[in-house]
Amino acid sequence: MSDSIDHVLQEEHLVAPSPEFAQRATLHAEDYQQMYRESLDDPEAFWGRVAGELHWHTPWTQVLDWQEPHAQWFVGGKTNIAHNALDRNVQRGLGDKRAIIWEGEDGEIRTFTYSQLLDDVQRAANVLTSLGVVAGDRVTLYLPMIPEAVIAMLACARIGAIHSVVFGGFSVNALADRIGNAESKLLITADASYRRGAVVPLKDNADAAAQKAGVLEKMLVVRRTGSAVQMQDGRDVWWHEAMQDAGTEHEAAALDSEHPLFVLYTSGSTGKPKGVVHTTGGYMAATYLTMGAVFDLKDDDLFWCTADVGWVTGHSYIVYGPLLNGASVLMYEGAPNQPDWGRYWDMIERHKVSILYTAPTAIRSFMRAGDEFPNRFDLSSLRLLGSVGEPINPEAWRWYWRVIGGERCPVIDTWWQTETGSIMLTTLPGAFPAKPGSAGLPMFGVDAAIMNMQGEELEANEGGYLVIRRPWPSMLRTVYGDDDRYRKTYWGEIPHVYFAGDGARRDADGYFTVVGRVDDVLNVSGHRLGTMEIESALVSHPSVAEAAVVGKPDAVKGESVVAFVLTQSGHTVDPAELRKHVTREIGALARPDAIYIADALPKTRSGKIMRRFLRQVAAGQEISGDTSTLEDPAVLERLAATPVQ
Ligand code: 6R9
Repeated sequence: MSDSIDHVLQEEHLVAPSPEFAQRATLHAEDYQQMYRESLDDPEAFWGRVAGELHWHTPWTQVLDWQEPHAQWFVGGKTNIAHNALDRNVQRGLGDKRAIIWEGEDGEIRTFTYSQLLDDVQRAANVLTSLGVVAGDRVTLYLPMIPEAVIAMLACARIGAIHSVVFGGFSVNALADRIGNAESKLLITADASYRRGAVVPLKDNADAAAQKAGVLEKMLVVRRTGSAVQMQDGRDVWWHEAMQDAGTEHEAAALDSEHPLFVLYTSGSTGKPKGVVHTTGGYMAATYLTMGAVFDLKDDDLFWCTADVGWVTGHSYIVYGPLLNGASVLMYEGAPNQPDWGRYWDMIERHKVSILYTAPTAIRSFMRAGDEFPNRFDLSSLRLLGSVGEPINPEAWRWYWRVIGGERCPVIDTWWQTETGSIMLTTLPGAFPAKPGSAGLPMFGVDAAIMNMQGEELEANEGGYLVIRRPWPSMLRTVYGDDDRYRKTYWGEIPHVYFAGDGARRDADGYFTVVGRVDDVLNVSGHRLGTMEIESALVSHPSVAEAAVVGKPDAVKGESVVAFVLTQSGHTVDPAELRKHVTREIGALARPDAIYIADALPKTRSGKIMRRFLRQVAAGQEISGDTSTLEDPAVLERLAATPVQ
């Protein structure tokens, strides 16, 4: 009974694409059904055809070799993703097409055609080689959102160096950990970056991280702000000087399909962030396919993904997916509210952006800032809107659709992860009506299901765990340096399936609604943070004896960080100092919004912290659930009476 009511409620909320959009769309419902079926019935044929549209130096002999939990795609094939993103497009006549239109926060604009981008990437590849970087070496990037970030990524890919991009908002310690874990030889950074008008000293951070990590041999420094920096003799090289001296001829290396393309660190429920490893051929095929199909990409589109290249969304849908398709992308350096909340809409009008891909947290900030900002601008160039990073609440969905899309542009909600490499669940915009709040159907080749922990598939509308039942081309291959962690985290929780770490349900039409993480991972403004990670940052402060971190629902950020800390005896804890400490240890994105200085934490008799109760305290809710397993249930009342700082 309740299921069918639920179903009816969802039906009422269907939003069909406009007839104009549907008519021009490349893929319709029948195409999806036929392609989806083939992708599961005959993955070899399906993926062979997709990958076959790209250039391979040597053809593969086998599409998939699956030895659970290890997959190899396009076995024996040799290719180069940078060659496919650049040379191939120049060769097919797109040399003069704009690849990147970049806008700085200060309004500066730089444009790169495919030929120009190829030139720069070839030069940069020669620079890397001259610095002693060879295939298989790790190169860490710690850069602002400037074209050099894309050039550096593609230059690494061109020679087979494995890039590890670290978000520019991470602290010295977080950067040092990532450089150390990857044992990077080279760090590419900039003098500084602009953020909300302020200058962030990247090079100073890089110097401190280099010293901590101890493994770097060289540092390449891009000049962005002109800030004074210390260049270390024998180690540091200016990017612009090296680029000037470098030749523009460079042959892309023929790399094994399973050659690692990049490592990208992401938070998990335990321990330090893990280095998610993606390889070449499969990642290339899946980002190429999803970019074209999900965004219904046309030759004249201008695509704007507002993510930072430091996150997977930037990797797959600023760099690889769009460029593999020969698309034009807009790239923006700065904050969405610089100089005010009209910045995005102004840019869309001026550049005539046709597809916008952004995050629910940004949409909610825009909603809060008010309709007057978007209403001031002509947004008629837009034809499609996308969302990624966290569940989008129906209210934000509708605002995005109505105010930004003028009820004309489909809104697609795309679920995927650093680990999945490319979009896994979404509603193809010209094929199906959207259900606000629900990501939708599985992408080609994605065998998604809802299960319980025993691996039993659940009924429609039953809440459970989101799993993927078979390998897909852009799936992570391992955790850098820790294959055991890979096996346990992803293929060891629920027998024989990939466990995403998300709770979800599927309705009778097959639409998936992803509710959020079921592990100790927070999603703050679309950024993944492990509660353990923040707890270890807190307890590394001399005044903190113990800490527990939980998320609290937040109208704009999705979740905010709430910390419960116990003071080391004989010390006092200053909340402002603790916030600074977490910023130093991880970065401002992990800074607690609320701090409770407590005298005890709710623990079971065996000493396990019951975070469930802490979440209730943080949210200001009545305590509900069985408190009898607690060592001292009175702790909860005292906590609820503790002032929030
Ligand atoms: C691409 C990206 C992954 C986690 C994921 C889930 C959440 C992402 C979502 C979504 C609901 C969506 N998530 N997209 N939840 N609906 N459309 O964000 O990668 O940073 O690794 O985060 O984000 O919880 O597990 P990543």
